[in-house]
Parts: sequence; structure tokens; C-alpha cells
Amino acid sequence: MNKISTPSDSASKLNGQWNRRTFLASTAGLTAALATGQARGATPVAAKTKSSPTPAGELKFPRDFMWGVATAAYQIEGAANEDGRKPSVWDTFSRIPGNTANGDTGDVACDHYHRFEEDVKLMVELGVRHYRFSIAWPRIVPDGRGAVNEKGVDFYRRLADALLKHGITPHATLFHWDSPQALEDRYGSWRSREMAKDFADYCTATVQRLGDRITHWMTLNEIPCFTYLGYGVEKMPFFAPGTIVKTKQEVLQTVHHALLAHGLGCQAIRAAAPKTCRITAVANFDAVIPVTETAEDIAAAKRAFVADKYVGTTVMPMLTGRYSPETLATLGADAPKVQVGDLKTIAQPLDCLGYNGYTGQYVRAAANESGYELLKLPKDYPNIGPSWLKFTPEALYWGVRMISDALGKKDLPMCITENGCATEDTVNERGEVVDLTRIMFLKAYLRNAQRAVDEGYPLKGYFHWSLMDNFEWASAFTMRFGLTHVDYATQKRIPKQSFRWYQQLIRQNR
Ligand code: IFM
Repeated sequence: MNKISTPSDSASKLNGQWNRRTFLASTAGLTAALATGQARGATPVAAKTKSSPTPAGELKFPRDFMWGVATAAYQIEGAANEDGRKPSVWDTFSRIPGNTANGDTGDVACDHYHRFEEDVKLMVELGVRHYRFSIAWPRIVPDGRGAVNEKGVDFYRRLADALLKHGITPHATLFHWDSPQALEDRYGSWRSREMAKDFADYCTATVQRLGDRITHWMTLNEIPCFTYLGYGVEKMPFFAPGTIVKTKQEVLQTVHHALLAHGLGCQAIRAAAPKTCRITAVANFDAVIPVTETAEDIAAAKRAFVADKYVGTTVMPMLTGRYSPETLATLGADAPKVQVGDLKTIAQPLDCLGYNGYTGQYVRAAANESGYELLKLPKDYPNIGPSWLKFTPEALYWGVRMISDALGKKDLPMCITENGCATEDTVNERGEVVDLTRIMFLKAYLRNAQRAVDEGYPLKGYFHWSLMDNFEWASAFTMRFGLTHVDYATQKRIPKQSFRWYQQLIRQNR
């Protein structure tokens, strides 16, 4: 979720020793990569080694490109009260009338907790070799801090084993918005610095227990969505915990605490991992797309990128160890209060940057103080699903390119950790779901991912959001983001036409 959902959407709706070379070494096809020189830090743009558009415009991906799908615990698991799990803030929030479409909750969702084997079979059929899911903090440490619930850990052991048995690499996100309600009651979740420390302890407990099977870790999913969208200034926010605060500064402080949680979490993961592991930070932002690819508009896009609120207050501190000066200037007295050493803790070495790329905004050069102008989209500009999801396929290319060009992180491997759209999926008389809109979306966005790879930007993988329809937060079950249709009454899964399309893309790698 990149943009702030509109009310109508919601109511109806490595240590230093890790670098690019070691990351590549972990993936199949290393030999091929070395042979073509791509693991030696080839300069972006010049490196035309991996994906030549031959013959006849065939857009190939590198042999070791990671194809995957993504989900998150609260959106699919269900089993809300089983095996020792206690409520998360989303259990509480979704029970309050008016907070979610049709008053629905994630109590059952896709019942994945009981059907994970069937869901792993779907992934096998799809042909993905990588699966990104999240671990529910309130299953592992139900009270947020203190005792570990071993039954909760066992579920993820079973899931990881089922994946590994089929050659699918598990990529586990440690936090996808479902913080323990107990911590909300104790100190107001992200409003307190204590949350960062409790998150790190939960990371330690989880990685100690699961780190023999899971070696790919992601810290917090989309910091803006549980901070900016979870805390509203004198009005009810759209997301959990749904706390009304008095000032914008208080919201910015929740962002800072989440960044600290990321930093302390990285340290905890590295210290607890029984095996070599890889850590990804997962960011979301609206890509800035130069409206023409002239030098002037591209330079304007770079300026707009570093001044963007989400980039400036989340991506930049994690990658560069400082908040964007442009964003801080805009925030003024609302800027977060930072203690000595915080930014060093936050900017931990990473093995990969995950980009949840859905949408973007167009920008052009302008003769004003900032040197750019963000272009207002006309009323008839198409969105696919939620109103915030504007059809801007170039977001995948420019989102990746800006990390290299505007932030100078040319050698930081990147993955698209989420991308997808919600479409109206009806089951036809033959029992099929022919979701041509999603296929159109995929073709357009993936061409742009391919362009980034082709030009030598370090894009290493793509996880489609989502494997199956699921609980889309405030929009609950009214938005269907899946490659697989879920009939929530019967829990029957029907692979959609887009599933078959993505299956072919993976098989042919183009
Ligand atoms: O469903 C969400 C996911 O939980 C986070 N990223 C955006 C998706 C679609 O809104």
C-alpha cells in the first residue's frame, strides 16, 4: 500500500562482510553470472550482459533472476485464537465497526494456517522458487515481550520444511503490521522507544529457533503504512492501531521508533542466526517518473525523489544514515527527535533492498525554488483496483533506478518484494477466472523491471503480490490481489488466468 487509502477504499472497500558478490554467490547461476562479469560490480547502464532483447524483442531475464510470490500473516493465516496466539492490533482494529469493509476481520481469512500444504502445492504448480511470507509476532511472543510460544514457532517450522522440500526458498518478513495488542495496551506500540527493543528481542527468539531453516530475513514491511497511516492527527487513521494523536511530530516519532526497530532487528538477526543469513529492508514509496526522459526532467525527478516524504523519512535513514535534509526542512518542528547514535543503529549494512512498487507520480523540471513540479493526475487517469494504485508501469524501472542514481547505492542488490493489483475477478460459468486486467498490468510492469535489469541496475528478483486473494486491510475482502481466486465461503482456490500467464513467464524466463 503506497498511497494513503481514501475513505472510500477503506470503508467500502550483513554485517560489513556481506556485499553484492556474496549475495550473487548465493543464487543459482553464479557461474554464468561470473562468466558474463555481472558479479564484478559492472556499471549500471553499461552492463548489457544479462537480458538481451533477442530475438524479435524477446525480453529475457537473467538465469538466476528470482521469481516469487508474497503474502503476509494476518492477511492469510486465520486461526486467530489457536495454539497460543494472542490478539494483534489488527484483531482489535478490525472489530471496531466502520474500520473495515463490511466489518470483516482476519479471523479466518484464507485459513492458510490449516491449509498451508495445499498452498505450497499451488506454488509448486506455479513454478516459483521463492516465497515471501510474514511471521506473526503475536504467535511467537503472544504478550509482545517475555515468554515464547513454541506452538507458534512450530507452525513456521512446518511451513518452512514444506517449502524447502519442494525447492522453494523461504523469505520471512518479521513484521507485517500485526503488532501484539499487549504492547499497545502497555505503552502505545510505536509511540514508545520500548517497541524497538521488544521487536529486537522477538527477532532474536525467532531467528534462534528458525534460523536453521530460514536464512532470508526481512525486517519491517512498509514502515509508512503502520506509522503515517496508523496514527492520525486529531482524526481517525485508516489503519491499526488507529490511534488519534495531537501533533504531526508524534506521528514522525513513531516512524523514528520503527526505524530503530529495523536497526536493532538487523543486529539481533545477525547475532542470533545459526547460519549465514541475508537481511532485506522492505521499502515502499511512490516512484518519481520523469514525464519525458530528457536530462532536465530526469534531474528534476532525482530532486523530487530525495524530497519525498516516504523516501526522506524511511528509505534514506536506513540506507544513508541520515534523514533527507529536504524533508527535514519541510517538517520543521515536526521532525522526529533523534538520540545520539540512533542513526548509526538505523543504517545497518543490508544484503538487499526490497521495493514494494505499485505506483508512481510524474514529475517535470520547473523554474521554481525546488526545480521540479509534481504533476497532478487528471481525473480520468486509470487506476487498477484501489484509488491509490495508479497505472504507472514505469514505477518499477524508476523506483529501482533512483536508488542507484539519486542515493548512489549502485551496488546494493534490489528485489521487487511486492507488485500487483486488485481486479474484479468473477468466476465464469466454466469455473474460471479470466483476469485479463491483471495480465495487462503484469506485462507492462514487468517490461519495466526487465528494462532495469537490462540497463545493469542491480535488480535480482520479483515477488508478485499476491499468491492468492486475501484480507486487504481496511478494504478487507473487497479487493482481490491474488493470482489465485479464493472463495471465502468454501476456501476453494482457483488459479486465475494470470496464474497461468505468470507460470509461463517463469518457465520461459521472459
Ligand atoms: O496488501 C498490501 C500488503 O499488505 C502491503 N503492500 C501493499 C498490498 C496491497 O495493498
